[in-house]
Amino acid sequence: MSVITAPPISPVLQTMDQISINTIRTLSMDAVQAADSGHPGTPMALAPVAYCLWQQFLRFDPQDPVWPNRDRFVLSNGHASMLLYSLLHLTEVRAVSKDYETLGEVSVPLEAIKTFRQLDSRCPGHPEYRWTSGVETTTGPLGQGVATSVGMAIARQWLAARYNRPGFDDLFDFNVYAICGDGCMMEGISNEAASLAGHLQLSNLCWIYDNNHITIEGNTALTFTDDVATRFIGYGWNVTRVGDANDLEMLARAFRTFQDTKDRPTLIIVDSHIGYGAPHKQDTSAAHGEPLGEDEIRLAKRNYGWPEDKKFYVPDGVYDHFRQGIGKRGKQLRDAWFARITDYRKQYPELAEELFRMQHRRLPEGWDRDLPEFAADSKGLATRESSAKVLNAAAKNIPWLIGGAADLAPSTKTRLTFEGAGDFSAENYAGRNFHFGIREHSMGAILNGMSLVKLRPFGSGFFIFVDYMRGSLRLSALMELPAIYVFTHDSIGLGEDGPTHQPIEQLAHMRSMPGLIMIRPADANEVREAWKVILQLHHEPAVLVLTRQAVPTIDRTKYAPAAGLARGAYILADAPGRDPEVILIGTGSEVALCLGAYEQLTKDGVRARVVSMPSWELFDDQDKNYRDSVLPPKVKARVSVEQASDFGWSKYTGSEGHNVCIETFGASAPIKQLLKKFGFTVENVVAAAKDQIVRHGSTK
Ligand SMILES: Cc1ncc(C[n+]2csc(CCOP(=O)(O)OP(=O)(O)O)c2C)c(N)n1
Ligand SMILES: [Mg+2]
Repeated sequence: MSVITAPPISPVLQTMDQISINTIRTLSMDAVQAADSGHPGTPMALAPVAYCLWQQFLRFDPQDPVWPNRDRFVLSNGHASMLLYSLLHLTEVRAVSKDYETLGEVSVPLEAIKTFRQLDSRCPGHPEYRWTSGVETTTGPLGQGVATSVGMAIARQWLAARYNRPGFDDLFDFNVYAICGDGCMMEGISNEAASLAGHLQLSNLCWIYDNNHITIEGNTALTFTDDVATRFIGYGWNVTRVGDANDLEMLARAFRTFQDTKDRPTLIIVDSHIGYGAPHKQDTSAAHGEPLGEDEIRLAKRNYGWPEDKKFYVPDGVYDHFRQGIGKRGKQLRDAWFARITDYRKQYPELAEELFRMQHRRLPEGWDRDLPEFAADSKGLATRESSAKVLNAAAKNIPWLIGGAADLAPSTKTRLTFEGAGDFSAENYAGRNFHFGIREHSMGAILNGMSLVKLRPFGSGFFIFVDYMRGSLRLSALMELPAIYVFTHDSIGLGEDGPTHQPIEQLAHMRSMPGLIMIRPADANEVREAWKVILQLHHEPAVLVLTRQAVPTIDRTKYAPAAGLARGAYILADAPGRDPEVILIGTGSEVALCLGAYEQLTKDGVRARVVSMPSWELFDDQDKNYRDSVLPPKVKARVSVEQASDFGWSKYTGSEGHNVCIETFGASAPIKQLLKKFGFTVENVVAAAKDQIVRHGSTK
């Protein structure tokens, strides 16, 4: 065990800077100790870094933590949450309501810090967006925070390009700061995101790397010997170093270097000592993720020149010190901004109205005008094709609906093709088509970052590669962000690319994720309805699952209207009069197959019903009466048809129902051969339906 290397701090003559820094440290140590769990070492080490940034540089008004042009601060090493909570507490950040109204009370009272990690505390284990005002994004899964910060920085560039005008060239000029550790640096997602940030020359982005050489298993000599500085220089970043995390002067100089750098993002590598000041734990992994222990805390406090027995102690003058620093500066900037937005509204009423709506997650008037209707067509078109038409029509009406693909736009058909849409690049931050590159995981996090700044972003790729971005998608759902994920090539229907590209378990994956709305439309008109639902979501990410191959456009004069999609499942075709003998439930491309089977069954004198079920989540949200009207409990003969794992389907078909599904990874072959091999034929569905009727008895 290493012995203390930190010089003891004189108990007298402490500056307010030092006292404030030590308040952050001791609050963090005490909270972790009281919770008997948590991560004390990193807040102790980084307290001066965060203090310097917040007190001297951050343009953030604690009284109004949702002011649109505030600087964003992201704690990507979310396990160091007490660092953030201490700052939120000491700067007296106000709570904000769901309707973005600033409330009188503080977001993190001392009581919340005392109940760190306890049920319902505003200080949960890791920072949670939407739960604790002032937390800009949920962090904990390492690497996500920094990648999300890239999305925030992109969003600011886009906002500036669209809304800044002569005389208002600083309407949007906020900076994005993210602190990260060795873990974030090791994760692939941060590398993807840094690569894109460098390429896009995001000069408003600053990452601060806590180079403490410690992770959970010990010294980074075990695992991590990258030359991080060289790596980031290679990405096109400006890289600077601060050799001692306690050196406020050097820190300030580094932040100024960032602010003066206008052509690239900045990485500040800060050498720090985890558990700084704790005599037996400093510089060891023991300081990472467990309480220091009462004795060690006392010794650390002694080192800080702190009253050893005081807990959760905020010395006189500390709150006021923050009020005079970040508080005063932030309020002035915020008030000046709102004064200017009043002038802006006079000169640019339409742009101001756009901003207002966007910031409140409202759509423009007439956002759904001109959405295409599709005529019945037995040949039809791929749902990715119909989606392209609907998306383009909607995006024309919603200027801040922007996005792109992970190098697959020609396949996912998500390109905005109308005049003026443009491409987002370092040369054109106003572009609406984004090229995320082959970086799915960071694309998800970037969508989150853009969405946190209140843009309406979409990202797209092959459905199979949702596996590459699940970590980010999960955070979209956890944060209740209405990010839009468009996934195409949704089944074995994609054909020859074979098992590496054929989603099997991905639908079940998505359905098991709380808070997410997935829609797999059956035809072009369901696609239109799907986009209508998605664009009206406020707090849920949406996953739109589309085909590569053509599907018929269903004749809606013969079958039910596509508007039924909004309820998640609806009766598309039915036997007139009485209850059906058997219910066929299909999603996406398999709905047409169900209709084919229905026609055959009807010919054979069987009373069948077809339910199109594009979204389990939307359907489960309906009242019981509606659900029972679509799937009457007494009709037990049920067949689900979906080119995927049957995992979860018994919820609708019952354990005695039949699931036409796929239990392997698919195969490489032309689609016709695949459909036959895996049993997606009219004959097979008809046979399954008849078998069900025999098994359960006819209700005729
Ligand atoms: C994606 C992910 N993998 C693993 C973890 C578990 N974990 C939490 S902290 C940590 C070590 C992080 O080391 P570092 O970033 O250097 O943080 P420090 O100990 O220096 O604060 C790990 C592995 C996690 N939170 N996220
Ligand atoms: Mg570390």
